[in-house]
Parts: sequence; C-alpha cells; structure tokens
Amino acid sequence: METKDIHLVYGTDDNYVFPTAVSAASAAFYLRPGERLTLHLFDLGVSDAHYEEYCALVRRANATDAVSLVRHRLNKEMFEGFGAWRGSVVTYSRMMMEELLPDLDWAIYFDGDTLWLGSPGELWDLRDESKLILASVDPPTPMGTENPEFAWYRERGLDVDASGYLCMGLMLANLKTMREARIAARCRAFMKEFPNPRVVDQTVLNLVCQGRTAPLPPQWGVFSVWHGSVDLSKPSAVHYVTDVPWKRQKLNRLFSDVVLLWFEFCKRVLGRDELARFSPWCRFWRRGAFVILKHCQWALNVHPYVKSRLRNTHGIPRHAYQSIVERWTRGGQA
Ligand SMILES: [Mn+2]
Repeated sequence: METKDIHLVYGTDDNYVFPTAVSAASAAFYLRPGERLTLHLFDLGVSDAHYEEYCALVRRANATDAVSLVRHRLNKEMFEGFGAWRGSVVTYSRMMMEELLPDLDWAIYFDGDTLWLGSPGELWDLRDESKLILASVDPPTPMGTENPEFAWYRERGLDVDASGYLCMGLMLANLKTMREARIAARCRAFMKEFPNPRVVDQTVLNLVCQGRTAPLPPQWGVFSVWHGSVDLSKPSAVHYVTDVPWKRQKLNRLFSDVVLLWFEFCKRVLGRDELARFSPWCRFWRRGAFVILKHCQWALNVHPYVKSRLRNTHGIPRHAYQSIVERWTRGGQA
C-alpha cells in the first residue's frame, strides 16, 4: 500500500494553544493505516511549556510514528503594517503558506476552533490541481441578510462574486500553484492598499484567488451554530465559529450537542475534563435550555429573529452522537 503523506497546518499564539492542540489531536486520532500526518505549527510566541503540552496531547490521541510534529517559529515583523485583528495576527500567516512551507505542494490549513470527526486523509483526497484553494462553505447569515463583507468590498470599489465567497477557516491549499501565481506577494500588496480588511485573510484570499477557488463538500467545516442536516457520524469536521465551546459567558451560548462533542473528545481521548471549569448551575441551565429548545423547534419558528438570536438549537440524532463518542472510547485506529 502506498503511504499517503498529509500535511496539516495550524497557526497560534500562546493564548490559543490548547484549542489548537484539541483540533490537532482529533486529526491524529482519526488517522488510518497507510496515512502519515505531519502537523505544522505556525508559532507566534508559544512558550516551550505550552508547546510540550501541545505535543503531549497529540501523542495521547495517536502515539504511533505516523504522526510528526513540526514547529515553525514566526516573528511579528512579517505582519508589520497589517493592522490589528481582534484575534491574533498569526491568522495572517495563512496568506503566506506558500512561502513558509516552500517544499510542499499541498497543505490543509485549519483554524484552532475546530474538531475533526474523520480522517484528514479523506479531505486530502479532494485536492484539485485546477484550483488554488478549496475551502469550506460560508453559511448564509442567520437573518438571511447580506453578508456585511460585500458592502466592505463595494465601498472600496472591489468586485467580488458573492456566490464564490468561502470561509477560509478550513482550506485545502495548492501551494505549488499559489507559488506560481505569487499569491503571498499579491496578498501583501492588497494589505498595503486596504489595511484592516474586515475578516482579515479571508477577505483578502477571497479577492486575490477569485475565480480559482471551489467550495469543499458541506461536511468539511460545518459551523456549530448551523449544522443543519450534515451527518456528523460520517467523516466531517466542525468549525466553532463565534461559538467556541470553552467560552459560555453570553446567555445564548448553550451546551448544545455539537458543543458537548468537543468536551467529550477532551475527556475521553485527552483525559481532560474541561466541563469541570463551569459551575454545576451553569452546566445545568445551559444544557436544560438547549434540550427544551431542540424539542420545541415549532416555538422557535414564530419569528426568524428568535432562532437567529439563539444560535444553534439543532440536536444531533442520538444514534449519531453515540457512535461518535463510542469511537473515542474505543481508541484510535479501531
Ligand atoms: Mn475559526
């Protein structure tokens, strides 16, 4: 059997190491025989202690030598003049992948607020030489209104086809062709002309790569606030956009089924009880409210505003949820 060499990239600063480790560990967990995974970490200030912890968590999910870890230390100067971002500037490294990984033809980039529910090998097989980037579907806004991103482009006289707009939080990047098309240099030129793009690198990449991108099948990058009809017990990946499981401060951040999956993975595979960080009362009411809502979809349909404010009220069918969790209990390569 030929070995499949998969390259998966994450970028993080010191604050985001743990979620990144959870996502990287979930990718390693699902690796199949005949697949090799290299995890590249674009590191912007990760402490050595945190890096060790990240490696240990990945190893806990998959201790075989099919997984290798590579640390790429970045320095802040490469993002000079790019403007502040509400997260970390390391997000911009996505635009520079072709230069940061000069020996690779292809790489997968994943945000840290994600969880794999299938092998990265499945996603790797979707490489398409005619495209620069294959990225996840950007769901419609909750109220069906126009994505404010398009107003941003319009105000600057930039023409972007709304139907081709993608979420770059999960992408399969054709680094060889991007290098030939000098995408990184074009992104830098864009940043010079339009500093502080609305959704950072996503705003830039959608414009610069326009016409040479394609959406991934909807199961790759399912928004946790919008998972609709995707069967998560099949190979897929969840993206916790604006719904990161480890933050439950706002009233509408409930313990939905898809959020609980993240905690189940931490507990069963990584031996970390992250739910214990929340008070029993917080766990009780946020879970209780979700269970009531998931059985009362009719009540949410009175007005789309209600549903959009409550975010994710869709449950995962019981058999699907159980099959995902049982797989974690059994262990990897099972
Ligand atoms: Mn994200």
